[in-house]
Amino acid sequence: MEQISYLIARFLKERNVDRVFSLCGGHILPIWDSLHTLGIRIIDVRDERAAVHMAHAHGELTSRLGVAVVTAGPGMTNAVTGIANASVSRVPLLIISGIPPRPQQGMGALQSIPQVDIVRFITRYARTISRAEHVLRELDEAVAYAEGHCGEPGPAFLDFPTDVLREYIPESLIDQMRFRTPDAAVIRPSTERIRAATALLTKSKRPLVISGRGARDAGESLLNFLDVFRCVYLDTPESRGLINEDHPLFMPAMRGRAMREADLVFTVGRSLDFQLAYGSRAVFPEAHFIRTGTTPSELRGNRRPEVELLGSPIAVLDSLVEILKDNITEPDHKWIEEMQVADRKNRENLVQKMREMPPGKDGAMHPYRLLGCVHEKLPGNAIVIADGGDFLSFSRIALTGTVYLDCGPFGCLGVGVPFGIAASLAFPDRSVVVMSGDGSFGFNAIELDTCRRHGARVVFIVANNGAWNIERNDQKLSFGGRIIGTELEGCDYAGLAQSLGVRGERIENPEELPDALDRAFNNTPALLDVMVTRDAVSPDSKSGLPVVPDTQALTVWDELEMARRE
Ligand SMILES: Cc1ncc(C[n+]2csc(CCOP(=O)(O)OP(=O)(O)O)c2C)c(N)n1
Ligand SMILES: [Mg+2]
Repeated sequence: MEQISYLIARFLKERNVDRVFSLCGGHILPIWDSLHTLGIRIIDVRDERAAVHMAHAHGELTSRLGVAVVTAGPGMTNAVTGIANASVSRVPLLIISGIPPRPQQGMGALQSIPQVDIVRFITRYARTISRAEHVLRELDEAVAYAEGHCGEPGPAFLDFPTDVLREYIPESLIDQMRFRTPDAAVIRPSTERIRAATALLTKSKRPLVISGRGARDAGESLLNFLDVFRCVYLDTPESRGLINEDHPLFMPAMRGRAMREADLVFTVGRSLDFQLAYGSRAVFPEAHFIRTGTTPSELRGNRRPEVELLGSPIAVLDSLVEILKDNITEPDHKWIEEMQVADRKNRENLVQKMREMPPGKDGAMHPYRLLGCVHEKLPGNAIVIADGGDFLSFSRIALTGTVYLDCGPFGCLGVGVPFGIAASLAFPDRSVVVMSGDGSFGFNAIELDTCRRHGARVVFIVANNGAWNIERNDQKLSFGGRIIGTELEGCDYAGLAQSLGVRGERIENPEELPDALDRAFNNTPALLDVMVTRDAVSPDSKSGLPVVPDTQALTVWDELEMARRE
């Protein structure tokens, strides 16, 4: 006989899960006890939202299944933002929760709420498991849905009445097959489609390749592809770090022009969401499309391509390399070379700008000064997490080429602290730096306690402009300068860190930064509360993102879109 709580823990163990992120509660404590018995680490946090964010970052960075265990009722509702964020970012997660025992259901039990209904639209699978003999099957199937076996990956949610967790099941009803990790499915593209794609690729004079999350495990194949096929390559935040920032074809500073001028766009595991202007003909006026991936959003979402290549990015890229390596005609390099020169120039200008940027009218340093120092100090294998409004925008531009996570397409402020903690716990020997706006830092600031208790070695950098500044700027520009509820003055984040047992320093002068960064990296966990100016207008702010234009995410694209419609 085996207790159900133990069976759940054993399933996780067999599936290579070595840690769960959780916050205690009577409804799930039987699971906790079994996890402990089996040696699965419980990272106990201070808010369930942080637990889900941590499971998310852990999964993204390790390619293992991220698991969060949250208690019934408010534990589960606290987790909703984290689940929604993972859903939008298409991150496989397993969320396990408890619900009141069956005999009390529908009677007004403690912590009772229709949990499965609440998460239905933000999960790939959501069920209540009320019978012991279904537990193992449900776990196996939920994980398959989460991992996106032939569908969109994302969070799966299971909850268990606490009395079920306490039940026993006979060995004869335990299906051993359910413990086995299935082989990763490889979908091979058809030869005919590969030929159609190569025909378009070799004809193109201005080819642009863009990667997304579906390409995350295809770094080597992508590199081989770029060896045989000269093009302009762009990553997107969800595939940041796949190709080294020194690669000659990686041109992050040419995004706008590349989209405008490309005659062929090849997307690899990437949906055409707002960051890629929904693939609009107004924004990509010249381009044919080839799209590859394994999900409808990657293959067809928003724009049917000329060539649709259903297949796993590794298999597709390898097949293309096979043909291209023997058939490549000498392409027109002129555009690519022009783009390379302009990209290098833009990047050098940015480095220069980061060194010299003068302070704002308020006398405080520009965020680029801070980012310039961080850029110089950061080891090559560092993991960078960015969170914030303006500061996220500056960080995303300034710290290219690193392993990187941020608020994602859900724009989910507050991920920084929990993402950083999970990253450091997954990779204790690597530097992890969280670049956070002061407003964003506040959401999960209490998790500094979790950071210290679990020995995560994070450096937190808070860009303190005393404001929700990207919104404050919007009020200045669009609402007659009326500043309402967007200022956050007088917070001492270094003091807050110290009160939670994390080393904290306030920095006002950019000259102090290099030494302060050394001290922080040598005495982790540590927080630098860096006073920055509100006068800095970030790239996102300039592009109109905070204004929320009608048809596109950015004002220039919105104007092009409107012009096309007229
Ligand atoms: C959870 C959540 N609440 C509100 C917003 C809207 N929002 C986007 S950016 C921003 C300001 C962020 O301020 P801060 O982190 O201090 O960064 P700054 O712009 O000042 O650099 C806000 C409130 C959001 N995206 N997510
Ligand atoms: Mg701020």
